[in-house]
Amino acid sequence: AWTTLEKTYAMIKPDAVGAGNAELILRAAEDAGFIVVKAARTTLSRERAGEFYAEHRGKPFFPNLVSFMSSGPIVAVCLAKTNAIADWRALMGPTNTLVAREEKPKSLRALYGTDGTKNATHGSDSLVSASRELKFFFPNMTLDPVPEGAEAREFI
Ligand code: DGI
Repeated sequence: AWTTLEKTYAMIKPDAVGAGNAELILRAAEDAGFIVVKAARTTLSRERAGEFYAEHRGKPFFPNLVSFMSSGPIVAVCLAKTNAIADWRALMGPTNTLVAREEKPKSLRALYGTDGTKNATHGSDSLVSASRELKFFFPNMTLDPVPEGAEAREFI
């Protein structure tokens, strides 16, 4: 049976990739019921990092954010699940790792992040941003339904 599962864009940021935690984070996603549709290791230039976070251009933390996001490899991920967007953000926990450690100590940002900028993971915050962000990293990806029970781990 084919069913339409919601897709979200998730990203394992340079701190977590550099610490060797990418596989652990992907496994945590699978254990929480997400299908890892795609996972691609890549490195963002400063320009691409700035484009990805364009909504934050001009904010005081923007230069640090761009430096961090282009400081080493990331893993770009497409996750699929019912309610993927909200559920992935819940699994990540609060934006600031220090807050996550207080409020949600088992969340991914609590476990694998460092501080307010280096927070291990990203997740789209809406259907519109999921679509934009998936296209940003996977321009050829169709947003077609994913088969129920799929175990596709397509590394590109
Ligand atoms: O969607 P989120 O990643 O949870 O949060 P966001 O879209 O508001 O911000 C994107 C990233 O920018 C976030 O993961 C870390 C960084 N950031 C956001 N707000 C602050 C910040 N970094 C610092 N240092 N201070 C902030 O207030």
